[in-house]
Amino acid sequence: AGVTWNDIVNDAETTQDVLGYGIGPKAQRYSPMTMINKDNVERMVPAWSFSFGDEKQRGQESQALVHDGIIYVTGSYSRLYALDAKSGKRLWEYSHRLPEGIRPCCDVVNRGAAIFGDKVFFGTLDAGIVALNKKTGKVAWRVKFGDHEAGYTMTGAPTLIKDQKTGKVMLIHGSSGDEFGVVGKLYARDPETGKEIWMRPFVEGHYGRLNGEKSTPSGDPRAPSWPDDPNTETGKVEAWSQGGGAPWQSASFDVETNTIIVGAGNPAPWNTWKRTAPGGDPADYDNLYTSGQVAVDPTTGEVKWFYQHTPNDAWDFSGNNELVLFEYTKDGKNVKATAHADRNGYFYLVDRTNGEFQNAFPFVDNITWATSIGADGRPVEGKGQRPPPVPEGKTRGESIEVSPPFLGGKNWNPMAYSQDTGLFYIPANHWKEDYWTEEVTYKKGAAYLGQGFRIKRMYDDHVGILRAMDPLSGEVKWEHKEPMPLWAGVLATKGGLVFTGTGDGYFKAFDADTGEELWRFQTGSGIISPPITWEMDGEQYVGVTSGYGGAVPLWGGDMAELTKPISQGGSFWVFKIPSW
Ligand code: PQQ
Repeated sequence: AGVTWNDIVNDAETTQDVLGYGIGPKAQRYSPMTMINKDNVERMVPAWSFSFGDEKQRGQESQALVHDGIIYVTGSYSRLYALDAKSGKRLWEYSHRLPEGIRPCCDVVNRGAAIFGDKVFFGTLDAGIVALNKKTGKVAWRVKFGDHEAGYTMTGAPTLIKDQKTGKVMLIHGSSGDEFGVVGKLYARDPETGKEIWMRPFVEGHYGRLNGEKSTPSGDPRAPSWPDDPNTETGKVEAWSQGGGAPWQSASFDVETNTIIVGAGNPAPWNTWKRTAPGGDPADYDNLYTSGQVAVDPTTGEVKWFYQHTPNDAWDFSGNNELVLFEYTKDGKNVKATAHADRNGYFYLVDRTNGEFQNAFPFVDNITWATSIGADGRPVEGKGQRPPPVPEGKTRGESIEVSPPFLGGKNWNPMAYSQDTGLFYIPANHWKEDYWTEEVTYKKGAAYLGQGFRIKRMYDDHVGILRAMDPLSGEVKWEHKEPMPLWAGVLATKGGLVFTGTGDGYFKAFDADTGEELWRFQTGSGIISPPITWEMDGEQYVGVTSGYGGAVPLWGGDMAELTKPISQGGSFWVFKIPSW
């Protein structure tokens, strides 16, 4: 049978399938299943595992989907596998032919597919989207949305939404490429044909498209949040033309208010002084719509509201991390919120009906770039934490120490929200960096950073830290330390369990109330993907992709050294409680 919008919107409640990244449009990563629980999880064993095969390994970040007894899991280098969920047998495989000159910043990863009707969809590293027949793996359509040689690429999972006004189901996706100076864009497509419905750029003053025609500018067409430069053709500084803001992770969707909510990437280049008028104050140039969360109207592709976590982001914090939609009551007030654990180290609550800041707490220790988030939602910056400009006649600026480093208090790997405990389970890291400015000029296809860095250890005994946090008080209820950086997503279940994976290859289950480790299994390579669970023939299954890579081994400095001994891999593991 085909997948309907009804199936997708109910994904979090239905146990037989997993139909989208985030497990439901609210992205809570919570399952109501209880068959595997605190009392029996210690008996869990592998049911099967599947190797992606060939010489292509590196980072495996895919969250798998399950529909009609078939698992759809993506692999590194733009591959997708359809597997029999019972036996692990390969039904078909699609391996995208990648051109020379692709430029993913942070490994050849893919975070997963989307499914609707008779098709599965996923993004490719050459800045394309492919739709495949879900039964046969035959290509239904293929579109290319960006110039891969300029740095456009796609690593995130696309998502489906239904415009509550027109009744149209749309495929929503972004792009990556901020490190090469692209203008980040969000797209809506007809899932049947791949045809673009609208496109929205996330740099203020750039124009969107609607039904093939130029539509409106994002914000003010004069883009006052970016400096002017009378000596350029655009009248703006070079950075404005290459401004970043790429929504490279997946959008959430609020059905009630008919709103797409997605994180926007860092401004390009990283060097704050290239995005500030000469002699000016960065506080006067927020560089909209970067490093924040954006609400987009599905009918028109217009920006409804924007909340910026890191104005004029000097630290590559980006704003991309997942937006979890949940509701809470405080002081008698019901708030429909987004919850967001930013790379900048703060956990944010924002009113998702209007983008108004509610509260923010640190979720990692020793944040230096800011001392707090003010009542107005703007950070109070730490003194001397913006790396100073390159002095005249020098090639780099003075080095400063910053925490968190650019890889973040938490990166893309998504947290989970348990409806039972009311806690968020945040896969975080404790580390810091040396950080300095460098000169930079835009050149197509070359790194566009203007910063140098070295990531370093913060504590002797751990880097990764899984924290269970109360979203209203900011209190950490429990924490669990790991020797390696945590780069896997988290899953919470009504069985009172929290699942996640570790860099040194363990898939683990924790008691959601106490943090006690109840079960572990060694998968043979590091885990950097979000787990899933589903029900089949009256039994509960848990699945996770294994295969080490991603940004840490490439950019992690001292932490890259730490992860060197980890074997590469590429496989999908499935677990259950044995019937004996
Ligand atoms: N990807 C990872 C990863 O998969 O481990 C980590 C990061 C990315 C980052 O820390 C990034 O800053 C980042 N930035 C962009 C971007 O701004 O375009 C893209 C990506 C990506 O597509 O993987 C990452």
